[in-house]
Amino acid sequence: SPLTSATRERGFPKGFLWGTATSAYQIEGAPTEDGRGPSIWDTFSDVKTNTYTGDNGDMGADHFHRYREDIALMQELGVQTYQFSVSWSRIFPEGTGTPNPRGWDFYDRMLDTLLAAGVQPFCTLYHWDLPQAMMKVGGWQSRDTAKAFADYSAYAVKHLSDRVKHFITMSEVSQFVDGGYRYGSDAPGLKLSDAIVAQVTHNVLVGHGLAVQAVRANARAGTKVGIADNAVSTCPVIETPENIAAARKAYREMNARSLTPIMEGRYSEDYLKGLGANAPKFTAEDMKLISTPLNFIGLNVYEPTWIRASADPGGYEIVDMPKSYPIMAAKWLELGPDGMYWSPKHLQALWGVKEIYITENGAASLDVPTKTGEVLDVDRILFLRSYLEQLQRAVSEGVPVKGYFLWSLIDNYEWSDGYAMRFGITYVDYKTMKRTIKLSGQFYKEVIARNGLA
Ligand code: PNW
Repeated sequence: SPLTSATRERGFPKGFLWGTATSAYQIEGAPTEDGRGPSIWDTFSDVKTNTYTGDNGDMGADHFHRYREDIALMQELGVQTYQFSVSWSRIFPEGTGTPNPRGWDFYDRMLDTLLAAGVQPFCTLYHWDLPQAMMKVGGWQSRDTAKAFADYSAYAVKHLSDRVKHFITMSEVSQFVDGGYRYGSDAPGLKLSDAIVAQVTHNVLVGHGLAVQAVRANARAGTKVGIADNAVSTCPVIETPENIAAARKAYREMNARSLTPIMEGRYSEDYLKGLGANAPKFTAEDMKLISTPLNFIGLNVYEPTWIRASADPGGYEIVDMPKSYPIMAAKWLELGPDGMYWSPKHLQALWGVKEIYITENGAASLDVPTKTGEVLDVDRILFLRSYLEQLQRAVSEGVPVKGYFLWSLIDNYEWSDGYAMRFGITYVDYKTMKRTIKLSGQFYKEVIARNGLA
């Protein structure tokens, strides 16, 4: 083993889970195969102007047909766990009602192969691809969708629980709500008022709570359930006690739409005051449902939000990014490894969370293959190494992060940014669908092999 005493302090705890993540619409392709119904992403990406060069998920990375190859990649990398999502409209083509008998065929084949390869599955029930049929009630504008989501979740868990021990109800509440219902940049492409968006957010949280209960009611003993949240990663710009306290306060307030109500069972006064007349309608029962205790919290860690203490005592302020701030190939993805330390640190300090996973972390690079076909994505390695150093710092201080899922195993359909934006540690040649592990994949393989950094 290359691990020597000089490098031991760069290690991770024994049993730390190293993984990769993907989502159904982004990789599967096969949009009508085996009776899959349309999702809002099929409809949205049908409108050419909605996405980069009109790209849609019809092919994805053709994972539906190449899952064996992709699992072989995981074996080559040595990953121990894999986070995938189920396409709701494969199982219920109409969103509700009669399930499609062939809907599970692909997931059954995939899971059998995965388990035979010794890779442990984490299953996300909802990663943005709502069945189009749910738009008859306005999608997440209606509580009927929350109810339908719980029914689908119950059915899914009954089917999967013999093989899947970890369920994630949904991925990135605020991201899909804002993209889909506020800005119209993601499916279903709506631009609605603040009041409706606040109600949509609430309905989604209710859907999460109902799904947690559906998992608990239908899973085998020992099954764990959580959520994957794109929490705002508030980082003290200089690590003084005042700035750290400010960043912690900001974490609670800036995550008022998902983490805070999930952990505390109520919306914060500041959140409701900020919304005023646009505040959502809710009952005490809703808040109990939303805060149904979870077994773990998943954090997606990408860009940081820099915070310092403000002049008024106990206050905080955001330190804006200067124009020269370093970004990755995706313009929104500002470099900020500190978030990988502070987000789980705040989560533990504020709410005593005992089991945390990093459910996504990764970066886009321009990834131009060399003449010999190598992809030398040194920028992605720089990104990953700097974030993993901060994760190591967190776990070495006892922050209970139990695993890490790199986004993503393979290049895939990056939503409205299409296929041009590549997040994989494996390159996909979209003409031939050939997979090639990038230099960053070799880096990650080395991290996993030594359970730590060099
Ligand atoms: C996440 N932002 O999306 C999603 O869960 C993935 O499906 C996606 O492929 C991945 O991260 C990379 O983008 C995000 O603008 C999209 O801050 C945008 C943002 C964050 C996350």
